[in-house]
Amino acid sequence: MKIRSAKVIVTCPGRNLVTLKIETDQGVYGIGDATLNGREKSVVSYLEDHIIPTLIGKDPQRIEDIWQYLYRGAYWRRGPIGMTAIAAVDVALWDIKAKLAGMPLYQLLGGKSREKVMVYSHATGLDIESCLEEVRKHVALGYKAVRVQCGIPGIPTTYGVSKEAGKPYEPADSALPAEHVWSSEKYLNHVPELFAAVRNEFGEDLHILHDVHHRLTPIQAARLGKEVEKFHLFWLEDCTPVENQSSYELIRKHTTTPLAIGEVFNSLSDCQELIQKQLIDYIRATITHAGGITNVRRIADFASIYHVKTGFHGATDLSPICMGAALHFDTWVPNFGIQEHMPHTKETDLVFPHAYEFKDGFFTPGDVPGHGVDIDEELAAKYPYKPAYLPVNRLEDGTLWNW
Ligand code: CS2
Ligand code: MG
Repeated sequence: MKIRSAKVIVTCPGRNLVTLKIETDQGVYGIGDATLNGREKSVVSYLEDHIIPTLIGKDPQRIEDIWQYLYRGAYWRRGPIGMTAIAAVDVALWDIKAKLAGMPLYQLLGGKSREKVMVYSHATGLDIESCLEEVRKHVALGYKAVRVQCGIPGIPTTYGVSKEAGKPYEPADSALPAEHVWSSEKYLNHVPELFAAVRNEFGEDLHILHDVHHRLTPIQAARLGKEVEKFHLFWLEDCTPVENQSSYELIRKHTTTPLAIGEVFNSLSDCQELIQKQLIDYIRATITHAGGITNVRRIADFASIYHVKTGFHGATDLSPICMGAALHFDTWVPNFGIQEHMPHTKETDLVFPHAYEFKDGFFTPGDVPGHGVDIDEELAAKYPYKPAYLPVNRLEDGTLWNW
């Protein structure tokens, strides 16, 4: 069996999504997500110029060997662009293998470890009251876990919060990066009130999550974690940037609030120290940005030794293919924690017909052979690429800030 052809499909049925389609000489094909928000075209080039020519003629069943060939053979290891491209190949090949086996992907991985996958949704509001209104809507839809984010008095817009009340929040929505103002002090003084209000209205049963988007220093993160312990967050996410992994030792010393990190990671090396020293509770590295199922499986297995659970990134800048593959993985992985879910636009769901289903706060991946997500290429062609970037943050004095 041989790979006959491979192509990249870029579509924007809501946001830019990049898909790799690999076709075999026996008619079976597989698809993988290659979307890297704001750097989509770099991955397109990496695939078209450097990977696809090397794939033609290879046996698509040799997933591990192809992974090693692309990872080690490139000489330049790791990094988001290369690892996203490798992930797209890897997921497409797992899709092919599962289709050949006539099995849903979770069966190939080792079968079900659970019946259904708990997800968390996003509730955002310009202030606490409008965020509570959004939490009510999500609870009514059956979600058992909700990430809460709200605007901060004195800071007009902040990343992670939708611009208009009732509108879904989109991580990248301007043709050039928007500039946001950030004040850690104002945020630290305000955000505990949000958690208090959510606990007060919804009691202890609702899982509350929160994303800091890398905007605090370690000592500020330690303060926040300590102050909000009584609200029993499911997790506090990305409280600092983490190029220096041992900075989490300081945060950990001060708080029992569970910590999650990893949506920007693409390899085990990016989180090895965090995991090994038990400085985090959840690892958020996801299939599309961390080298595919083959690599994320290595990260999850390593994490399981240190009591770290998975909590994969699942924002709308990951395509339904990523969601489908993640749900199969989540169904299997023994140390599953939770899965992020942001609903895609209706147009996106039509471009990517899928077998996964939501019911009462949980997803199931479906039982069709493969990862259960397809692409309607004709429809995809109706939504051409549109530049869209994440915002940058500046402190009130104009300093460009971390995140
Ligand atoms: C966020 C994302 O889902 C999350 O937790 O941090 O919105 C993230 O900022 C984007 O996916 C980045 O592209
Ligand atoms: Mg995040």
